[in-house]
Amino acid sequence: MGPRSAASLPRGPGPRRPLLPAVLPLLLLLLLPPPPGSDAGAGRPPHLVFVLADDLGWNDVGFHGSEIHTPHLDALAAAGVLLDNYYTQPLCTPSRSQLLTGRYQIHTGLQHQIIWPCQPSCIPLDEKLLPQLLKEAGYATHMVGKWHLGMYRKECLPTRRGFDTYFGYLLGSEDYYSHERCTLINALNVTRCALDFRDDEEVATGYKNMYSTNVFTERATTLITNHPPEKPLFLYLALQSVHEPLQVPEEYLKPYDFIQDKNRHYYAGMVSLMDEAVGNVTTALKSRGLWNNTVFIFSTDNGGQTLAGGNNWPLRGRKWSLWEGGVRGVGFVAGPLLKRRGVKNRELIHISDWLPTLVKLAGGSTEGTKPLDGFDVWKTISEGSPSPRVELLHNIDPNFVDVSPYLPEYLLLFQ
Ligand SMILES: *[C@@H]1O[C@H](CO)[C@@H](O)[C@H](O)[C@H]1NC(C)=O
Ligand SMILES: *[C@@H]1O[C@H](CO)[C@@H](O)[C@H](O)[C@H]1NC(C)=O
Ligand SMILES: *[C@@H]1O[C@H](CO)[C@@H](O)[C@H](O)[C@H]1NC(C)=O
Ligand SMILES: [Ca+2]
Repeated sequence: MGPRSAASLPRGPGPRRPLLPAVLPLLLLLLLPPPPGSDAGAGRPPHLVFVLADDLGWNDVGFHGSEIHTPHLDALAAAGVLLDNYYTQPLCTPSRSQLLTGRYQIHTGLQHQIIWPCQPSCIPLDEKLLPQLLKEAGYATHMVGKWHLGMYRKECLPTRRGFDTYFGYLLGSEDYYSHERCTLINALNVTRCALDFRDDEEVATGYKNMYSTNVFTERATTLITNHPPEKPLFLYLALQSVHEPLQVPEEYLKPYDFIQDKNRHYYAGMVSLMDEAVGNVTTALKSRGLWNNTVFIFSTDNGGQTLAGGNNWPLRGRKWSLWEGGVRGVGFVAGPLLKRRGVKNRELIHISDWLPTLVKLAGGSTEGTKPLDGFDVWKTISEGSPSPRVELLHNIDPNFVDVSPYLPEYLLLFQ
């Protein structure tokens, strides 16, 4: 855990100061009440846009010194608050469940690995999720991308758990182009493949051979473009990038031809495409006039899988492990609502903290949830005040085995 301090990052060029006479009419204008339908009114609940990357490692972003270029992420992080002492869980389902419940997975029965394709499990139906709370606070709630929080009955689906709309896949991984997931059915001793792609609750055909990150980005920007600015927006964009399988359109590989390791080569291209996706989303927010009232969060769900191109250097370990490389997450917050920008925040923050933080920002209430493990860390992020969190619990699981797989052929097991 780092010391409680915040170091300044280099700032971009500041706003130009016009001469005072030019400013005067503007000042007078600001004294008038904001016209209805504009975002200028202070106190209007902010738009909340949460982009979750999958398996993105510590050493896989430009702002951590990676050889992979991430200009959009770097610029957002440099102009926002870089989270330097930020923790996730070491795996998809646990991290995602804590993001949406604000509760440790020991309370939800999700402490044993992930939800596997044929497993009849989901976040318990009596948990109240972040999108439900934001909906109660008046938000439009949209989810695009990977769910991985259970789908064995309809009641488990995102559209039944607080999202107005959903577009994405319900399991943990699949082919980026066919959107099919193959899995061994033990009882039958056969491998079956099936399409896992949904538009709300309907099976979404017609996206074959379209790379998922492009499809998801397009859906996200369409939602933004069609969003009425006066209504607060919650958009949860859970990208497939950069989880294995290692697939990316050819053109993204070119800039990384210098990378000898084949996995890393592909992975680097995937990260670049994801970076472009984030650029498209922020551009859409700006074009729609939403950005100036948006809190934008970027986070990984766990550390990089070093067996599939990821790199967590200088942190030890990988996805699945409780070493720092498995749980210390890439993350930042951006947007003009932050009081201090261009800083690195070294306060302890955990993925379970987003629920109370975002619900508070939304002017909503966390009443109706079960007891929360997360803390409201907005003042910590925005103003640099000490984190209310002094410790965190990753898991209590008597069945836990630190598999830390070494053999590539095990990789198929670890999806
Ligand atoms: C935010 O952007 C909108 C649209 O461009 C504009 O009307 C509004 O004045 C801006 N609000 C603030 C606080 O800058
Ligand atoms: C499962 O099928 C494979 C061939 O597809 C066979 O080699 C193997 O012995 C079978 N396993 C069992 C437990 O039946
Ligand atoms: C970003 O937008 C451009 C222009 O519409 C598009 O060509 C590109 O494919 C988009 N990138 C991603 C990753 O979706
Ligand atoms: Ca993951």
